[in-house]
Amino acid sequence: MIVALLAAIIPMVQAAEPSTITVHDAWVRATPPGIQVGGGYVTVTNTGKQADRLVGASSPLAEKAEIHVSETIDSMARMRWLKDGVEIPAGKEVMLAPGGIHLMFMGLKQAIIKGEEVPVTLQFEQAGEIDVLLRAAKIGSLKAPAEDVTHAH
Ligand SMILES: [Cu+2]
Repeated sequence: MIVALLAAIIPMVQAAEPSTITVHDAWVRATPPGIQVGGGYVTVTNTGKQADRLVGASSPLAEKAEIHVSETIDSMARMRWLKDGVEIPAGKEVMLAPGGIHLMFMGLKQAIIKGEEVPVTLQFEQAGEIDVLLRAAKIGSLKAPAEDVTHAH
């Protein structure tokens, strides 16, 4: 009797804790025809007590996606692959944005059109995979597209 009761309780105790990682302000830049790379941006919030790490991304629209950082060295703008990803410290928010850390989509299979939503799977060291939709802003945009008024609350 007691054993049966314990057996019923233990799996509940061991159940995975809900993820403390949330992703918002997820967007991409629309791409000109014929260009096969594009930048994507998300803001990641970690409400947990342990750091996590964004380590990768993928999308059915691109052959691959990497996490890059833009930097200027000797007044030359360039991008560097962050192969270990980016840390999301406990209790902090990390914003990927133009000119800084970004998702780089390579081998785009089609142009990204303004207003479209691009499905992306983000991979976190602790939280695992999180699926997000990146809304496409205009080509070269420096910020997320304005909220669609038809979706306003
Ligand atoms: Cu890049």
